[in-house]
Amino acid sequence: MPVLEASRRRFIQSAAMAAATAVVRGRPAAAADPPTPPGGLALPVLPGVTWDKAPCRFCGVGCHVQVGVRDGKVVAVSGDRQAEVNKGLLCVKGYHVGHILYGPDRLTRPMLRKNGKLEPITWDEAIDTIARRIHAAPQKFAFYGSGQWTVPEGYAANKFIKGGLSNNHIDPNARLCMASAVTGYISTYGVDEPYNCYDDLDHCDVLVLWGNNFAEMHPVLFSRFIDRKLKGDRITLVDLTTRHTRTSERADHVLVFQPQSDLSIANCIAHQLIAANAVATDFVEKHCTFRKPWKKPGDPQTLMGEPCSFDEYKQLVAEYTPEAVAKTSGLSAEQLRLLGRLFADRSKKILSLWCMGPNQHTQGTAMNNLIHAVHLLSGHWGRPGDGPQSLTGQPSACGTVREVGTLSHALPGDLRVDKPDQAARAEQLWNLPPGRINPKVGYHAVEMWEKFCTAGGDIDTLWVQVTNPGQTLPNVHKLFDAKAKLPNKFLIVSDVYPTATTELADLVLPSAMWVEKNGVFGNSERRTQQWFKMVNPPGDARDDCWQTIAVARKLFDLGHSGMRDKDGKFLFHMTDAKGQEVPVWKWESYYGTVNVDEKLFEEYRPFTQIKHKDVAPYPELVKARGLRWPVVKQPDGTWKETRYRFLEEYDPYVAKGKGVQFYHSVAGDDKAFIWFRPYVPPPEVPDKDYPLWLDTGRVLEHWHTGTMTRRVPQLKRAMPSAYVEVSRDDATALGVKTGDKVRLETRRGSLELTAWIDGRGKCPKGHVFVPFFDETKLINRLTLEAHCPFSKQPDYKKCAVRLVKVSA
Ligand SMILES: Nc1nc2c(c(=O)[nH]1)N[C@H]1C(S)=C(S)[C@@H](COP(=O)(O)OP(=O)(O)OC[C@H]3O[C@@H](n4cnc5c(=O)[nH]c(N)nc54)[C@H](O)[C@@H]3O)O[C@H]1N2
Ligand SMILES: Nc1nc2c(c(=O)[nH]1)N[C@H]1C(S)=C(S)[C@@H](COP(=O)(O)OP(=O)(O)OC[C@H]3O[C@@H](n4cnc5c(=O)[nH]c(N)nc54)[C@H](O)[C@@H]3O)O[C@H]1N2
Ligand code: SF4
Ligand SMILES: [Mo]
Repeated sequence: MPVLEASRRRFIQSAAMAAATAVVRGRPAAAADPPTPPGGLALPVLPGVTWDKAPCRFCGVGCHVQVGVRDGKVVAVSGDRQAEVNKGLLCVKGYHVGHILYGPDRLTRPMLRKNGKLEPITWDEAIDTIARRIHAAPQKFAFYGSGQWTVPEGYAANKFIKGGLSNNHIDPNARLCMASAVTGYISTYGVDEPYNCYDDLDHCDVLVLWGNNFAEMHPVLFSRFIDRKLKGDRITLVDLTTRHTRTSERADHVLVFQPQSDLSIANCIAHQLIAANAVATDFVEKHCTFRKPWKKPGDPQTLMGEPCSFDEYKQLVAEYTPEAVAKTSGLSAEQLRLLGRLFADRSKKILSLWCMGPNQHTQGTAMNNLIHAVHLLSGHWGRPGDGPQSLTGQPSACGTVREVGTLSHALPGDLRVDKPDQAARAEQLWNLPPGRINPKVGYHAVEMWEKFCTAGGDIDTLWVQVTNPGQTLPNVHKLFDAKAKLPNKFLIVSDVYPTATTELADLVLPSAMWVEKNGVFGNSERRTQQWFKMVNPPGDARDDCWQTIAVARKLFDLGHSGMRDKDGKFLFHMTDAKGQEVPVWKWESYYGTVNVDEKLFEEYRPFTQIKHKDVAPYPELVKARGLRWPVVKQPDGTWKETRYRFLEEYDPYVAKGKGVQFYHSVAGDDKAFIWFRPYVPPPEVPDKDYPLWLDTGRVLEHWHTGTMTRRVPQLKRAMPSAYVEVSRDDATALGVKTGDKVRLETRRGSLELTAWIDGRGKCPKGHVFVPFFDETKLINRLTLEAHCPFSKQPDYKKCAVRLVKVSA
């Protein structure tokens, strides 16, 4: 593929590819956007190329791209200058996103395993096979979904299983990703999701990162901050991290701490605020109350904890002095005091960001609570650029998982299956008979895979869509590979390429991806983004959402009563403009006279109004580059997005005169909780047999398991295979040089890798780091499935490992 580069802001890829001329019926002809942004640079004139908007397929930043299509193929991609998130910029993955559609081994036909071998079958056979297995044992069926599901896909899956099968065994890969952020928000403010937005990056004086490699994982946002620095703004970057990364290279203060000691560091900041008389008493008295995790120390912690006085709180944080915390955290007392002084200074605006460091943590909820606590206590809360904001990783972890409620306890709009009034509300919106929704919370991800991969475990059919658990679950020997030995377990996998997961699948379904289908994503700043189908999927590949609806219809035909609403109508009953039912379960009708995405989205929208998360109407999303909810209609008929929730100046739901109002507070008093959460040791620590810490994560060039990015030649060449990052000290002690083969061994598995010393990242002595993108080097055979008791999110960031040199 020839690539022509124009400038940093105008990078166009054009691809010479074979013509495919089938009709694509995603966008109604009348709704086309002008390709030239008003006042902006025109898109390049490439003969025969038409342009349309879409969010980037990859990360939670949610950049918009303009996609150039010629002869039925994506041939060019350009950063979208009309998009507020990225203003025309993209990162290296975004610039190459078009190529992910065209790997040579796309899945194009459904395949069923017969005598150990996957053999092509028809869609009818595939749908029939799934429906019959579910019909035989609906309560033994589970859905494992994704923060990369589009909103309508997740919504349909959620309605199908919770509203149709009366079964709550649905959970997404996002459980591995942002579940701790959810429990952190809920137990602090009573409702999930960030109150603030990316505009904070333009207003903050100080940016504190609490354990995220911002430069590589949210690169376009990172550059938004760094651009200000380069232009001469006097802004400070503090990188709290367990290893030196590309982010650290640009930081003013790199504070390398020991894994898990982040709990003590946060409490140490709180201690210093109190000691220095720097608590924001005005803000705290008006808007906060204190909370501790138990009645008395020694009792198990609970999610909502117990009330606590300020005096008691003061005593609880008293032991976290800089001197005491310096002994265990790896930071010096002076470094800890620097943090204390920063937060004590209210003249500076401080933005805190975090991602997997605090979330993938056996104390993930606690760590999230503590970051919010430091901000609330110090009064660094509520001005643009001054507050805590959790970053999500996947493009629709917020949209599809948190808002649509595809977690095993949730319903759309932040409702819960185990709250009778909330379940009743969902039944009413879905027009279901009372009692249809099962009040028992379903299995969370780790539990679901345990039940599937153990003989006698009560999940026997599992459908995976848009995720690759064979590579990404922790301790995959136990939670995935074990399936191979169990004859009665049936694994269905919808994917676009062969993966570590399809290897064990009994049925593989070829899916349409990204701009091969209509879609809606919700990014990290509450921004809902819509796009239309632009090209056809290859071969017989079909939308994930269609697959779900087709199975639901087959169950309807088989007589499953749950597939009908109160009036006997199909769960996904859809009518055209003339009121005629459209058989959307037939692929020929799916992109026909109705836009299924729009129908599902509009059905879902009333759920979002229950807890003031009003997403915009679909037609408004068509016109915009995403809108941040709550999106509320104005007297003049226009729709307005909300940049900051809970602040009167911005949020239409704050009562007049309140200034700040936490209107979903847990105690019903409009106040947020300032939490004390104690230091709790991690479940596995290095010892004489396994003397090092193993940390795992990502690299700039690759998306997770590399199924897409490893098929893009430019990205594969830039980062061809996984490696282990070893500190110079440990390498010298073990006689290891860069390029040597070494073996990593944990109590769960072992893996050979090439050592990299003083490479892109640098671990401190006693630590190693391995990225997980390489399907030929499955690091999750070594990781631990221990998880946070509240969020159930596993900790991939720390376990004990030993390193053995294999060969030079
Ligand atoms: N290029 C690229 N970008 C991506 C992705 C991708 O695959 N590739 N994936 C997206 C997704 S889904 C996600 S979730 C994000 C992940 O984004 P990040 O969280 O930024 O990335 P990771 O590599 O998972 O985690 C790295 C960080 O974990 C921290 N850490 C390790 N141990 C601890 C600890 O004990 N406490 C604390 N506080 N921190 C610790 C380290 O300091 C390091 O900065 O990236 C998103 N963006
Ligand atoms: N060791 C370690 N493991 C981790 C983590 C870590 O930090 N360390 N992080 C965890 C986190 S935060 C996350 S988010 C997970 C991510 O883990 P996964 O979600 O399992 O990883 P992906 O590679 O994103 O998987 C997406 C799959 O969907 C396929 N796909 C792409 N588009 C479509 C589509 O439109 N339809 C369908 N059906 N399939 C499609 C891709 O080919 C790919 O196989 O990994 C977790 N695992
Ligand atoms: S920062 Fe994320 S959303 Fe933006 S171009 Fe890169 S991968 Fe895509
Ligand atoms: Mo993630």
